[in-house]
Amino acid sequence: MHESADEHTMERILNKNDELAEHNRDHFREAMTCTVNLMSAPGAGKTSLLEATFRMAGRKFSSTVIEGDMVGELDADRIRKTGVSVHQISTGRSCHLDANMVARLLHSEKMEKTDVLFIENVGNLVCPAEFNLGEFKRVVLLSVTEGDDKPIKYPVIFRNCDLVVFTKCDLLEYVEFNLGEAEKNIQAINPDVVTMQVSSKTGYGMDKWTSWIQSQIEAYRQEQKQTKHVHQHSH
Ligand SMILES: Nc1nc2c(ncn2[C@@H]2O[C@H](COP(=O)(O)OP(=O)(O)OP(=O)(O)O)[C@@H](O)[C@H]2O)c(=O)[nH]1
Ligand SMILES: [Mg+2]
Repeated sequence: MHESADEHTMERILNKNDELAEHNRDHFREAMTCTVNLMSAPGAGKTSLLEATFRMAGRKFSSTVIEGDMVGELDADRIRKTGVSVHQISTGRSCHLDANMVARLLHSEKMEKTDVLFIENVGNLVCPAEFNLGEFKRVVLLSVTEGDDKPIKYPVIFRNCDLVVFTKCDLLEYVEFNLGEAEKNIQAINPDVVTMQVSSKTGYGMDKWTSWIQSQIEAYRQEQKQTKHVHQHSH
């Protein structure tokens, strides 16, 4: 009885969240900004991947970052040092970003018009999975120090994503992480997902990652053009 009441509350919250996510999507569409939601367990290397991206892909595309953290601006400060503009969302007691927090930010701060907007979610492999933010693509980072069984134990986040990035691959020789096994576990849950390996520390795989971002920027533009076309013809 108690459980089903909780389920209803959760469903209502998620429905409301989805409505607001659609509203955010309109904002992103207006700015023509391809938006990428980065999710992972704490410390899997989200901020490091962004730092490396801005260091290495400086001129390939322009970026803005939304940093989601429970408290403090440590990650935002790290991003600021790269010269990329960053907007902070402090979630307080919440262990994930939700569409309402992003909507409030979009209404209160002027966002730069850039090719891509990265949203670094709060480090958590469970809660962010259920909260759509209005993003174009969802990326999950799985560091090789976490174990290749994590997709089996935390399936929701791996099911609802477009790309899985294996991070800290410079450490592969020191840890018991079987890439083939991890791939297999992910494919079983999400057969269409793309995977890639990177090391923000050595730069390994960064070209593949930045190419993926560039292809998403292009795909987003194409999609918007087509949507506009359909829209015009339906009037
Ligand atoms: N060896 C190695 N260490 C890395 C790599 N990427 C990140 N790290 C280290 O992992 C730790 C966590 O990295 P962050 O980039 O802060 O991870 P995060 O996912 O942003 O962490 P939260 O925002 O707290 O969830 C830091 O000590 C990084 O130096 C990598 O490619 N190789
Ligand atoms: Mg971080």
